[in-house]
Amino acid sequence: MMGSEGALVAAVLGDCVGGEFEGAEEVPLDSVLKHLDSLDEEAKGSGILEYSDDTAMARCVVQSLLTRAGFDEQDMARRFAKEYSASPGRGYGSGVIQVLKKLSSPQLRDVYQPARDQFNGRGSFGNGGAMRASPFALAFPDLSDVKRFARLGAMLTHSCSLGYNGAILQAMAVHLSLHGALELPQQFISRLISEMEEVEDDELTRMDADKPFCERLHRVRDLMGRNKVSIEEVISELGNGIAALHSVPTAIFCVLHCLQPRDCLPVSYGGLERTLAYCLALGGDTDTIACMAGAIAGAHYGIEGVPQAWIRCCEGAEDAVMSAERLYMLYHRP
Ligand code: 8NA
Ligand code: MG
Ligand code: MG
Repeated sequence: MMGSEGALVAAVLGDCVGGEFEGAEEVPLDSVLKHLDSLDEEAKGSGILEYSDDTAMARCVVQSLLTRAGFDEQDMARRFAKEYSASPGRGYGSGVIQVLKKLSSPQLRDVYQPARDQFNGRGSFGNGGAMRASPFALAFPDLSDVKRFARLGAMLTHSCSLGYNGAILQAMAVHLSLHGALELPQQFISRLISEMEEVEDDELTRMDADKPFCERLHRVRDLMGRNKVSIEEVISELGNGIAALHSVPTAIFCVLHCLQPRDCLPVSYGGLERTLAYCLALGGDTDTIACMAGAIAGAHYGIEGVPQAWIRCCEGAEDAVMSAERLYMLYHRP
């Protein structure tokens, strides 16, 4: 259970603390450390950093899985639509807003259709499916279920294979991390590559490009093997953008890179703090990259690796502890 709590809570923290730098082209490490230091000040009070679309949609996924005791696309779609209409100002991507509006129509018969109509029928390749994929790994023990439902859950808004395959990759990374796979980082990345070989081996994906996620994961493995890696190299090799292809492998790299202490980061930081700080320093889609890396790292370090002061500062972090407990029971249902 420590792993599920860690995953769900650290995802919220990544979203909340990452929001400060979302869209910034360059983020000096000093600014990141100052921002994170400020969370430790007692005076800050509770929940001052608001969560964005990443957490808003993940909460819908969690509530739907819990209420329906499994995956129900109608229910999940309804929750996405309802959440958007209740709080439209959470920083949603400009495309996905169209889908969320259509999903709220009572006349809608096929909940997957609005997503298919996006971008002249190509569907969205944004990271919006991946950013909310972690709960699938916390609800289903079998990897085949994790993959199947992460895909279907993402397809409610992201019908392009580059969008939903990013969600599968993110959910698989959380699944493996929950099972202790980050103890052996080389095996972890090799396993992800072999799983994605299979995932990307279907017709639809081949029309987009030649196993694009596998190619990126090979780059992650190359960067892992290097002694020194600059922020600029990470950005140019892996990306820091809003496309799933340019952010999910990046998040995975951040987790792997921060398993050991790093010269540029305070020695007082534990692994989870290093991971989130490193994501923020990349700039770009910082909230989403930190949210995804937070889920993978949180599954590994557990809730005890999460600073209490950070939990107090982030909206929805306390809720995530309780939801994780309930997901844990669903995961272990007879
Ligand atoms: P989305 O589905 O609207 O996709 C995001 C954007 O990606 C779209 O608005 C398009 O510009 C572009 N895009 C996606 N698919 C295609 C395509 N097939 N052809 C051409 N362009 C395409 O939203 P999402 O749910 O995937 O969200 C992705 C990210 O955007 C999230 O991180 C979310 O937080 C949001 N966001 C990001 C920033 C930022 O600066 N990084 C700012 C505000 C919101
Ligand atoms: Mg966001
Ligand atoms: Mg974002």
